[in-house]
Amino acid sequence: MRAEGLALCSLVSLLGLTLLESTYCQHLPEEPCSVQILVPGLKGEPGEKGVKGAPGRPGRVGPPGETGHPGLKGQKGLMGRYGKMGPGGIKGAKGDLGDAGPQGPDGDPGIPCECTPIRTMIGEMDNLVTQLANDLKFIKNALPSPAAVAGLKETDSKVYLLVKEEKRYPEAELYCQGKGGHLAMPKDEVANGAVATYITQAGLSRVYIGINDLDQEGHFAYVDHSAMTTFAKWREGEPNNAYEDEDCVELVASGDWVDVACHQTMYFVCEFDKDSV
Ligand SMILES: [Ca+2]
Ligand SMILES: [Ca+2]
Repeated sequence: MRAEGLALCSLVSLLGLTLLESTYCQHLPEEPCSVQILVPGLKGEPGEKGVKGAPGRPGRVGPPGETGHPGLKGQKGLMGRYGKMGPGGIKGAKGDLGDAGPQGPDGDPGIPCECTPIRTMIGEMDNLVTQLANDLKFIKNALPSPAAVAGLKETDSKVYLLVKEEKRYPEAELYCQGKGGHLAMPKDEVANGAVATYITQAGLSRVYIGINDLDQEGHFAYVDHSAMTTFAKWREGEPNNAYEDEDCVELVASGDWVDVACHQTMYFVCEFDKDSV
């Protein structure tokens, strides 16, 4: 303890801390402090160069560098493999008819025939041709245009013509008269069914037929003014003369009859006697 106390005392003196010196050193009663003046010696010779130190720690990661210039374009690659076969194309339009080929050689001579039966056949065919020509004449006369008419339908005694032109009842009847007939007057189930089938096949729901009570309210008659037969096909609840304005008759797809106003316009069916066509 004493040695340490003396050393400290000297150090305090060296630093010139006189106040501290007096107070501190008073605690060392057995070795009174003596003030000594210490003078530094001359600067020594430079020491030898030290050994090279260990490598330092790696530095921090630097900031990203600037984007470099684009590289040169590479060389063209080899051609790829062929792709899979595509789907078949759409069938092309039919080509034009080719030119007629050269005439063939003459055939072998025929065998002599019994000509009488053949002449008979030819005569029958002539008759058929005449009949067909007459039918065609009627059809051409009856059809104003292919678009306006759906076609014809027939029973044993009548030919029916559906006219796909919307007309009021009076004009419809005049149209039929102009062709040599009347609005259809179905007088039995067969005739009525034929007309119903006719309009159903044409995709229609209603047509005028030749029945009305224009002459006397509530007393229906045919359009040619002949009296009604016993056959009738009124739909349930009809005729009802609705609004007191229904004097004409339409036939609906089911074959039933409905009294309607004559000023309505709709398609209609004409009928022609087969004898007159
Ligand atoms: Ca009526
Ligand atoms: Ca009615």
